[in-house]
Amino acid sequence: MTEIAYRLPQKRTLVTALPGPESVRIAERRRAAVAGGVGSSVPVYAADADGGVILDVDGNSLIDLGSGIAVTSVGASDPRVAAAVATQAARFTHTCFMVTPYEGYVAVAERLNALNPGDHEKRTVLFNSGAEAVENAIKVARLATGRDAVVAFDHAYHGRTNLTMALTAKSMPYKKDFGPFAPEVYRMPMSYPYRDAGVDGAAAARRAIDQMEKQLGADAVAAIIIEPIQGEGGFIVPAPGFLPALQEWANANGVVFIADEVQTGFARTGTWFACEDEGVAPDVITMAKGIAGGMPLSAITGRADLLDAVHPGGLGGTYGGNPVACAAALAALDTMTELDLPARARAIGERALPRLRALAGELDVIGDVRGRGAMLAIELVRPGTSEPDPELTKAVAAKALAAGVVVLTCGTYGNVIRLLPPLVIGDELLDDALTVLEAAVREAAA
Ligand code: PLZ
Repeated sequence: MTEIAYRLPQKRTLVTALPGPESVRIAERRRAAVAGGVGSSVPVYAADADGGVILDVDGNSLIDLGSGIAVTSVGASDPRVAAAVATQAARFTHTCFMVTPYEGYVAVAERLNALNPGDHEKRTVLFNSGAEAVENAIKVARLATGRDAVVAFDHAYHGRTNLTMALTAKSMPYKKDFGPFAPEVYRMPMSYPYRDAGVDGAAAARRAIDQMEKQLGADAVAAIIIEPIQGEGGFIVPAPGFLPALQEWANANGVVFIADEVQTGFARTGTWFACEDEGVAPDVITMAKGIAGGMPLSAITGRADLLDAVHPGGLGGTYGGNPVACAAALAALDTMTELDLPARARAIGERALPRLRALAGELDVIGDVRGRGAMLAIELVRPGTSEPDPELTKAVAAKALAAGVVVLTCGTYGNVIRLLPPLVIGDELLDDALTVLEAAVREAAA
């Protein structure tokens, strides 16, 4: 594999307790300036970031196992992305693609059409956020089918706008008191092998399909939207066969099958898109996060007949496909290809999974170890049971942070530690982070 030249030393170094004094000063200003409804996973303020490290404002070098929630797969300051952004910003930062179009948008669409699975003809539209991509995938599906109902799943996360809140499963903190929500959204049971013992992929799909047929009627359903591996809901990997069976049913019944690959996309799970693992080629894929090296950009790519069904002017937005974000995306895609990030993601999984499994063998607070490529998780439970332990999970994340490793939690029950390192993280740094995490789980469980 190509050697990566890092700008910052790839080392974990603590020079203060966390948060350090400068982070504390900024946090005080924040309390008086930033709305209280915005949370942050860690109380440490970033000054610089490169490869697998985040340097904070006090000079601490932290290992990043979160990538800003699966965004900075190419690193937070990939030189190719930084140069492309600077060059494009010096030319024009914005004209609005709906007013005076530019080539970069077209080039991103061409790249995404070529990269997305399935040999059908494809079209792409660009937006700003994951939620906006999801909203637009549903708009297209409803228009193209003339149907209203949209099916999402237990544990799903699709965003925080009104329609995507309706699609998201978890009330606190995403939905509570923010309703009423968009209508015609229906929730079906997910395949969750750890909590669903004995229900294989085919049986789980049958269960969901039966409910759709009985409760909605196939001909009322515009779209099924599903994350191929659920992200915020707990890194839930459905049992093999679940996704293909849903897709087959959708195809047979004129239902648009949408894979929300906002978190799983762009090499994260060891293939360009997670649905490729089981040979699933969705009608529409939603993408964001890893797409543009940290610049805000999202996309939907899908069957040409669906996307071209929309009347001219029906899709868009002032900033959608911003030229600086498009330049960043083209550069990030070049980096992903040159560094073969799908292979790196697989290598990260192969390096980390055996250690996580060994830890699970040693400690009965780890109920499950799962994930694919560089999207990995441990689910924490009360000893010897499958009862979720969110307090222990918080304690593990806090101990890891205190030792200089940023890890994120997730899960419907708040009891999952998730690993989403930048795909450019080096082996030594990853090993060090895993050692810290192992110690954090052991200490928190003791
Ligand atoms: N679909 C599958 O994972 C974003 C959000 C965290 P936006 N996930 C992280 C939070 O607390 O807000 C996400 C996702 C999937 C859609 C989205 C939404 O993407 O870019 O945050 O709108």
